[in-house]
Amino acid sequence: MPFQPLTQEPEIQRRWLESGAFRAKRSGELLPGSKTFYMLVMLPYPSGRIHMGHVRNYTLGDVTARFRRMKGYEVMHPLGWDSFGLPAENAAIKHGIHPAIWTRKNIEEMKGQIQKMGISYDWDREIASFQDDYYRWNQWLFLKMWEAGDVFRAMRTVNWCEELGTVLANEQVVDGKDERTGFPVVQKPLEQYFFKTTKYADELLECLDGLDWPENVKTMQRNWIGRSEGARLAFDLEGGGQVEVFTTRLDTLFGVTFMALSTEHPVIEKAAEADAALKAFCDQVASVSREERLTSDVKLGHRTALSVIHPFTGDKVPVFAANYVLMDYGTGAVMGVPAHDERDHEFAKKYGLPIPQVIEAESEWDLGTLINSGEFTGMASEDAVTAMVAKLNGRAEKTTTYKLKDWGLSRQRYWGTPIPTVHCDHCGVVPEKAENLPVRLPEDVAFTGVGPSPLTTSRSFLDCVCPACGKPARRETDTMDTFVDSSWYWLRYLDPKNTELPFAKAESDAWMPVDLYVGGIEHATMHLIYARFFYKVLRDLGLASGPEPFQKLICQGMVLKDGSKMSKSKGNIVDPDEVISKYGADALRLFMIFAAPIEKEIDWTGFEGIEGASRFLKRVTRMVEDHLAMTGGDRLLADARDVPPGTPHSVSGQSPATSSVTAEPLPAKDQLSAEEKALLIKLNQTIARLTDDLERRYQFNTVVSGLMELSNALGDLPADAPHRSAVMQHALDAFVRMMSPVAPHLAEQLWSQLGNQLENRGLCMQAAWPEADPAFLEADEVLVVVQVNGKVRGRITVPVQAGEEQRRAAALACVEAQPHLAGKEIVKVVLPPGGKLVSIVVKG
Ligand code: ANZ
Ligand code: ZN
Repeated sequence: MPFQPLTQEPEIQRRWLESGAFRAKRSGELLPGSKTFYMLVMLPYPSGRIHMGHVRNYTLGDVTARFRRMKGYEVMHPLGWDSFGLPAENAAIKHGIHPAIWTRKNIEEMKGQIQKMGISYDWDREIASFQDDYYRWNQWLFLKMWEAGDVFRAMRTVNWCEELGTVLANEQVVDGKDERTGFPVVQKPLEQYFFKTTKYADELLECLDGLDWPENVKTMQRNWIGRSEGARLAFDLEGGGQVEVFTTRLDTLFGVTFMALSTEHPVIEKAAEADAALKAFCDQVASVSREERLTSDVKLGHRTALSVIHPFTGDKVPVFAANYVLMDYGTGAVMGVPAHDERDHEFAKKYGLPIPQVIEAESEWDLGTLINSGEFTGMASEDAVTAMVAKLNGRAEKTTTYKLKDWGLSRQRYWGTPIPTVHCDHCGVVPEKAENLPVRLPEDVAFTGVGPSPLTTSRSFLDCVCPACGKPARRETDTMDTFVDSSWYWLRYLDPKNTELPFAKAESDAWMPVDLYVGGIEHATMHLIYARFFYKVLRDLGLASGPEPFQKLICQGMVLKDGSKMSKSKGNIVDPDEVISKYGADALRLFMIFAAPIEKEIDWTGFEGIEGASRFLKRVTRMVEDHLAMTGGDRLLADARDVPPGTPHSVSGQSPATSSVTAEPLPAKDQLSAEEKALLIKLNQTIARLTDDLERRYQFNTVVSGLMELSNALGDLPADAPHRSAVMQHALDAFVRMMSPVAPHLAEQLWSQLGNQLENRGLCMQAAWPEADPAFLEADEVLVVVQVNGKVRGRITVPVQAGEEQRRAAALACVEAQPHLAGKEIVKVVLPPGGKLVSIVVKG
């Protein structure tokens, strides 16, 4: 019966679901010593429909989950919905429906699409962050962190978008505008809640070394954390007071010709009160976002009336306000050394400041030797730093500075987790009591799209009682950054129905750390830093064990069309549903796995790739059917739908080596023909290779090419091979199992067709992954062609290790070649490299 993906795939999916084959065990059900594998994919945002990026990500995860199950692992493979955030709120404004309705509808639609892909998720563990049985635990964790001192409130300048009425992350601001809407963004001070991410800066950096992550992601995280070893040094201001700088090159102190301060530096703010031109300059700089200032090449400065005194020379050094100095890094003040710092150099040239050289370096790698530096001249840079710190006698000290910022989690929006605090006139800001959680989002709100968050107008939400004094109070209206939702979701999967705790430690101890996390490279910093931070906090709260949540990370490349990212705005989307409804899920899965190595981009060049995948699946089907027809197995064929779900391999007790189903047993090795032996060697080599690809190398595309090569070898077995039926049955049985992670529907179908003689054979997805037979891993003999005067006259087999002499002798003794050698003079015997040919030249 030909495989009809459109009718049979849903049928097979139903069988999987009914058999509970996707279900992950709870900690108490795990047998002692059982191997676990936690396969995690980045949870989707329910934007409407799934896209090819999801398909790629989730197929990669599914291949691994299915492979590990077949390898005998207990597998955790869940999915949920990252369902708070701006798009739902914007859609609510646009269509006049509540964000919850929009979100629910999208989840339903996308879940249906994902199920059509045949992804083996344990849906009993599904979570959605917009539901109060999830977000109440965000609130609970917030309170725990508040107690532990990991949350604080502070005034910070934020990117403020008046139209959206919200604070934006630096990444959302491009050219002083909101990246999505183009609304203007200004800088504004606001009281915010912060998580103390900087508390873990060192650990976040150090633990990177032990992670099996892509090097580029680790580098991005190292840069994001941005640890700098340097020194702080206080300069005296002329006329009183001090300015402290942070420098990584204290050794260049004699090269200082100016001082550059952030426009937000208190010394500048004070000076600007009496200096209108300076004030105007500061306002101009403040209108540009931090992100833009960082990337801008234009150095702008304004000379103030102030000077500082050089601590060694006593020279007066002019003080500038400058756009390239950031208030939130180091001390917000820089000692300008134009000869040895690029930015300072540019600045000094522009403002006509001297550029004296104070370091001489022999090469790029040489830190340098001091020149023109008074008593320090001639010292090596490193020694000079130590000597200067000593000489500066308390005015300077070595310190470490980080780029990593504390995580501002306040958002002035509706569609997020309400921050569980209240404002009391008597007690100040007070945390809500844990027993009053969840603080639910109110329903009596309108979405107008203008003005402040709807939370600030909901009386039912605002009015509350102070948890400390019991007097009437006002509820906090900030909601949490949605990155909070995704910073611990993988732990809730482990215990999604727990009503006492976010998750039980027994569950996290049983499954953590995640063995493989697959997702997009765009999450290399924020999400993956916040997630690591949260895990460390949870560990310190005693809720989880171990230092790191994700042992191995793979970032899959994007799916492009015509060289650019598929996106709604570009109108170049290929809808996965369209592909599935034409070719079936297996063809799409196979294409996604085969098209490129996992970390590379896939260029969608039309349907050719899918057609190719579909042809391959058809060829495999035909091969199995031809085999069954030749062995008479086809007459016994039962409809796949009638095969009972059966028992999993762990219960049936079949060992991988004996689980193949053959009518006749596989003959002993020395009974097999050379071609049969060659096929079995190819089979076992493929098993070994694919196992290594999936288990150790995480190379997926080569799994498909391996299957393709093996299918060619299967096709090459002569029809009259003496033990054809047994050998084919054995090889196809293993082939189908190896195909199962990638093309699970067809594999399931062919598996029941091949095994219809057996009762209770069970599902292919629960069968054991084949194991390579060492006896067939290496060819012990090679087939050598014997030519006489350039014509093929016979074939011989010789031991692999046979030397030239032995090959020559065997060729000359070749029975089929004898008629062409008899009575002739052997002129020479040539053995070309490769050892597959012996060429005999005769005369007479
Ligand atoms: C003098 C100097 C001489 C510097 C030299 C560098 C080279 P990283 O490595 O990124 O930590 N700096 C300090 N605070 C700053 C701020 N708030 N905004 C902009 N720049 C700031 O860079 C540290 C260096 O960046 C510091 O060392 C300081 O310039 C500058 F040949 O001091 B340096
Ligand atoms: Zn109170």
